[in-house]
Amino acid sequence: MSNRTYTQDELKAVLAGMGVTDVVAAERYGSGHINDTFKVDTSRGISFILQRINTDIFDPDTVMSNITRVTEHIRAKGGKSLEVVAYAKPWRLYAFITGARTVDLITEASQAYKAANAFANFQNALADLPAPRLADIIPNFHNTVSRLGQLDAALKADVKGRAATCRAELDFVDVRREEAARIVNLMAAGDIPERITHNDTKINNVMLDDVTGEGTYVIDLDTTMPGCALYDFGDMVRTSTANAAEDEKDLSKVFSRKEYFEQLVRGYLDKAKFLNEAELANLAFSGRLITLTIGIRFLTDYLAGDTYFHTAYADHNLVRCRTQLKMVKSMEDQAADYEAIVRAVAGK
Ligand code: ADP
Ligand code: GN1
Ligand code: MG
Repeated sequence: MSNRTYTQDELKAVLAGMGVTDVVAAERYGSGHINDTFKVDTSRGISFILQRINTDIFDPDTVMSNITRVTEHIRAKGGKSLEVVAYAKPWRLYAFITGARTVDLITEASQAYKAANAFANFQNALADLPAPRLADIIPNFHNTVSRLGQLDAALKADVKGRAATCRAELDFVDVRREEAARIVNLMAAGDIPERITHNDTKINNVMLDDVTGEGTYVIDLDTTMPGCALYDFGDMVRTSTANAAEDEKDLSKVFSRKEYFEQLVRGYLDKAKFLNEAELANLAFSGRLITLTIGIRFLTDYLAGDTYFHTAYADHNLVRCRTQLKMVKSMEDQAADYEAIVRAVAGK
């Protein structure tokens, strides 16, 4: 789906409804695939992030209820978290975080360490969130088996007649169906516990301090809900070890960087002391699995006619799918090294 455009008048009306009447500019911001995000500058000199929550995907009230509980809990412990300034369904206003920024691609292995530290701290901070259980924002969000079911349904319907253009990608997925169930099965067996997780730990969802490079704020909390710690780590591997953009067309540039993986493991394990044996044993695998899962989701959306992710051109989702599958292959080729890194860092 391409981004909907909003006029300045429309945005100003939304902001006025939230009590912000001194708007100087409201411009599209960031590169998220789901919500409509704007940076708002005011004549007071302070800025905000205005977002229209994607109502095709989320129930805004449920999302905001989880976010309120999560951010208040983190702040009560002295941590930093997003500050909701106003909410007028489906729009919300956040305080603009200054002195830090997000990047879509990291260029130094030390950034992987710092990002992983921040996401591990986030999981740590939420481990003792009081009952009740957070709402399941999107059920089975990272369940690779149900994602395969959605791919099969989209392929069967083939509403845009695109199936013939992605046979190689479909074949790549098909030969990996069996391993796709591994973590789902370990969770069902009780070997891997449910934890409160972020579920969208891509690198541009953590703000890196302009001066120190530390991961300061974990943002994009829409999918924070009960989940599996491994999926958070896996999505860090997908996005922090990637040598190229998620939509790079030149696949020779797309691979997973081993030294970044090592720093990611160090940054995560230095803080995530709660992991059990089964989680540790599947840490390296989780990178391959979540990358395959996101590849499956891009392919499904391509077949379904681009209804879920924001896209900028006709085969954008197919291009994204190809980078994901290339990343999976790269991680598979380095699997022995990646497993050895985890064992060495974990002291096994
Ligand atoms: P999406 O769900 O569409 O990915 P995000 O919440 O991640 O939306 O926001 C998109 C981008 O906007 C982020 O990657 C980040 O660069 C920027 N952003 C979001 N919230 C803030 C904030 N409170 N302060 C500064 N920048 C922000
Ligand atoms: C979406 O919102 P954003 O752009 O941070 C998606 C993630 C995918 C990611 C792929 C709610 O994340 O699950 O991993 O795109 N978010 C949702 O880049 O589906
Ligand atoms: Mg985001």
